[in-house]
Amino acid sequence: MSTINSNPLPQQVWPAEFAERYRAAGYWRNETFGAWLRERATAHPDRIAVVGGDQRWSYAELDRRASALAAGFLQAGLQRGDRVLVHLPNIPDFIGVVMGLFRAGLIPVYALPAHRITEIEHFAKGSGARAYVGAATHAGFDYRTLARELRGRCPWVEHVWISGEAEEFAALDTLYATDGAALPATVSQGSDVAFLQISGGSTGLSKLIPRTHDDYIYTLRESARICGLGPDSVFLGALPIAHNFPMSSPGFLGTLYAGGRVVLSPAPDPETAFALIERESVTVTSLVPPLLLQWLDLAPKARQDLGSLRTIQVGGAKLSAEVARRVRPVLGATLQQVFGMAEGLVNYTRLDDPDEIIIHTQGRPISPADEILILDDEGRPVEPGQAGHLLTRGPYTIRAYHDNPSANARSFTEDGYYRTGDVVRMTPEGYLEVQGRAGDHINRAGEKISAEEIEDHLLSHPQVFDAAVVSVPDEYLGERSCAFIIPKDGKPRPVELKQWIRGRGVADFKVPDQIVFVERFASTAALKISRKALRADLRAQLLAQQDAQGN
Ligand code: AMP
Ligand code: DBH
Repeated sequence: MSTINSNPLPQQVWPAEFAERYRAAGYWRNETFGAWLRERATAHPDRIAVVGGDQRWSYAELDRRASALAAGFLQAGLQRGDRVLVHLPNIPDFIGVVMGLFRAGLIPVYALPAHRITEIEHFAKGSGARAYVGAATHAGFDYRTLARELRGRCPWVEHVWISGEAEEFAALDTLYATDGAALPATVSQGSDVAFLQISGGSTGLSKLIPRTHDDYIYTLRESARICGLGPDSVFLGALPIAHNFPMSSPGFLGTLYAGGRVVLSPAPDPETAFALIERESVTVTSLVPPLLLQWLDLAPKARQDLGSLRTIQVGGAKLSAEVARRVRPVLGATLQQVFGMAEGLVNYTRLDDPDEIIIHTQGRPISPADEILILDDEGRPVEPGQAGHLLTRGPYTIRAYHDNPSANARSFTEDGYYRTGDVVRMTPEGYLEVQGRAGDHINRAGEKISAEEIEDHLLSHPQVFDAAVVSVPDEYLGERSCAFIIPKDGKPRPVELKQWIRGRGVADFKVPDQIVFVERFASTAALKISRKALRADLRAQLLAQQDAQGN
């Protein structure tokens, strides 16, 4: 159809000697999503797998639904290896759809519910997706409107399925009526790409991350073990489950892998979540630090019984030791810090670690085969205990992004290490402490925002001469975004600029929290100053100003 659709089949390849080593060690077992779901459904068909809204699906029901959807997608004309945009909130259909896609050998591309047309178009182009699966509405947004716009902009997205009232589109519910009983449990190999996850986008727009069945299932198996998950575990998906953290560390997939139960919360706020914790006897959940603060705040006043909670995982952004200390006394559960990335490497504090480690570190890697380098600015290993740039490779860290040679050249070394962009130090016990980021992105409550991407949106405004976006420490969000603007042709009002960014069709979390107008960027006097140095300079000025006002 369109040239975009000839976009290459996603691949993820490790050099042969590494792949052999990972197989020999038993990390990669040629397991696939379709096969293990069938195994679980055969071993314990009646056990409840997924709870959300008014639905409760047993393992047998989930398996049947996956087959029905798989058959329906294929009958509609999709073919093995085709990419499908999945744009769903925390509802059982999310899990039904991805399991259905896995079974058919179709490749989900995960978008966040907060993403809007600009991001979705970018994913549709980057992946060559032939289909879009969205919700009707969620949190006041109509995804059918987005689907219409997407069809107009990206005609190679031939199919749209909608969960709920589908209007002119095909309804997901009718697909569930397809007879999929004859389909095999899997058509994939362990080394096939199972899905495309998205990066937080530290420079420019998000990149697509191809993950294989072998590598991802290894992290599920080990994450479930490290987090003590089993048949009695009840995981609450409070964060959007399209995020890699609640998806896989161990998240909803790790929980299902371990034969446990997944409860989906439509929203992450403590009022909604606490009611579900009590009703479903939730044992474990994953949160970002600002959300943990809300939970800690409400818990002492809450009427609900939270006594079933055993583990609270916190990750996505740095957790302060002060807050970490309050978890056990207030929530009565063990804190587990999680430092991970959709590209691979995940670190956990272990449940039986001493409090010192649980409170002060972001954990240690999942695998003995995770290779960690901590390098200075010149690329030399730092002295033990010193901070430096974290690079990593291993049995579940990618070697390349999808179809993106320039990002690959920047993000990977010649010998295959991924440059995480994080600055860390390692404790004598081998645990990592995250010190910050080397790059120019904002970690706003765990959502990563690229400064460059937002600057580009601002620069499209007729009254913006130049723009620089920086992160500012924020008591509640961890970091918030501040846009420095040099106006032209009169000064736009901050609300207009925010409206402008929203109007560009991007996720709301990317709208700058703060806007500061300046006449010029002082340091541009140095002529060839880099954007990076400029942002650092502006940020320092702002912090100095805040300090002066604070004192
Ligand atoms: P992404 O590439 O979007 O998957 O985001 C991963 C990034 O989130 C990491 O490289 C870190 O910068 C940040 N991150 C994740 N977990 C933590 C944590 N526990 N503490 C500090 N930063 C974190
Ligand atoms: O922030 C992340 O991307 C993240 C955090 C914790 C992640 O991908 C993960 C665990 O797997």
